[in-house]
Amino acid sequence: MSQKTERDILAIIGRTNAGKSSLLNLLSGQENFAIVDPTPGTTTDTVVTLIEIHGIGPCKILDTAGVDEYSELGDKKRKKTYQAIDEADLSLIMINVEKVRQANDLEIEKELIHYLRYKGKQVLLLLNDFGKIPLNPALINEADNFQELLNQVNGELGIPSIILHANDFSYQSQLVDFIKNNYINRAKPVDLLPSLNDKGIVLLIVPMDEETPELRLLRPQEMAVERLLRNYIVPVLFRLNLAKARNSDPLLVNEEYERYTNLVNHLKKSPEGLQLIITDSQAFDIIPKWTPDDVSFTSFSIMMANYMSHGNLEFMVEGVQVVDSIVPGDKILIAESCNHDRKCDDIGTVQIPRIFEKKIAGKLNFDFNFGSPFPEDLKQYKLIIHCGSCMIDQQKYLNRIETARQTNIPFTNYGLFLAYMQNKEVIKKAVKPFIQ
Ligand SMILES: Nc1nc2c(ncn2[C@@H]2O[C@H](COP(=O)(O)OP(=O)(O)OP(=O)(O)O)[C@@H](O)[C@H]2O)c(=O)[nH]1
Ligand code: SF4
Ligand SMILES: [Mg+2]
Repeated sequence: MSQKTERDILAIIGRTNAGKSSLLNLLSGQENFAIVDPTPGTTTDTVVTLIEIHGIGPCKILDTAGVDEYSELGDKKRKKTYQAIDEADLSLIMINVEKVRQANDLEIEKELIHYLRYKGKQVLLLLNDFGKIPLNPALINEADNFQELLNQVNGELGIPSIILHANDFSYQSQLVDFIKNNYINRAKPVDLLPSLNDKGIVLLIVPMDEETPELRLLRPQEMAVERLLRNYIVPVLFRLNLAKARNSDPLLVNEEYERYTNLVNHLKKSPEGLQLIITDSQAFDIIPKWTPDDVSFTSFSIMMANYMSHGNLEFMVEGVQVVDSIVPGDKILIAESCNHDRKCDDIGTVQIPRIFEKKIAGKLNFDFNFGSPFPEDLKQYKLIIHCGSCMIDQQKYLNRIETARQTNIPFTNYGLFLAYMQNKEVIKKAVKPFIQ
């Protein structure tokens, strides 16, 4: 039996004359690949093209007919476009910004998004500005009706978008990066714990505090346990008593140290062997120094950051290094994807600010964004520190990362920040299971 080549299928959809065929040419890097013409309705049927997109792999691109032709023939064309959407892994909605601005509506795009979401399909927005609006999204006038319309359509959904000129080949690499960074290839899902052997024990450190819900584990802990069990790896859960481990009484510290190290040594010597320790990031001040050098460790938060960002961990590791250049008075955004009860030593509002201000020996300006839409004006921040983001979909999280990347604002996560604040060896070791 011949082996089918796995190709990612991308559909370019939108209104007539939005620049869909021009986009295909831009993706393929060839000017006359598809017919491009100012006559609306130039593409009359879905055109299939096979190309290799660097960083994504072999792709099948479906250049489709515009969905805004209202006639008997238009209905037939629209039907074909919707079939292309059904087939595609990812739809790129091409929007002619000028046209939308004149018509003052994005109803057609709304309808497409509605259909895509109903079908559980991925979508990205490409804003083709026809060279008439500033390219930097931050420079678009807030009173601009297009921006307003886009917010109405996209505000809640958080669909990643990019502004480009579809007929300008200098945008090719930006376009490819944008797709690469935001497309979650479901055919090649990111492994939650990619470097594990199919054998051995993984020790999960679950400190539990006042915020820990009763009768269940947190989602990242549950996800790790499920991943391990599915692969016949033995999860061992250990409740570290942080109050004891950090106590001023050395006897209590020693008691906890012995309890932990006895278990670690026992697991190490067992026939299965100890492959990895995954700790709650809050215990990064304890676990690295109590763990033998030959045992790998990471944290649930770093595991989630890698998984939710679809392997974009390196961007966040770069982000955390900005900590060294932060000075008193700088503005820092601390963001969590859900809101929850906050107890006295809350990680986002208390621990991270305290550790950060101690390091720089001065006061910082913190903004907190918990469970609400991501702030639009990111330029005011020197650094964004985000939680593991287990409660929102990957696309929304990727959009946050992409927005930070496009605005050049360093972005990192709680686990990376806490590991980095210990020392550079700790972060190096903690990211190793994900970045080889
Ligand atoms: N100035 C300018 N013109 C553009 C841009 N993108 C596309 N065009 C022009 O817009 C017209 C329509 O572009 P196409 O790529 O054919 O648009 P389409 O969405 O494929 O249109 P249909 O096939 O009719 O649905 C062509 O004349 C393109 O040269 C752009 O970024 N700037
Ligand atoms: S979304 Fe963030 S704050 Fe909420 S439970 Fe998950 S990691 Fe914690
Ligand atoms: Mg076309």
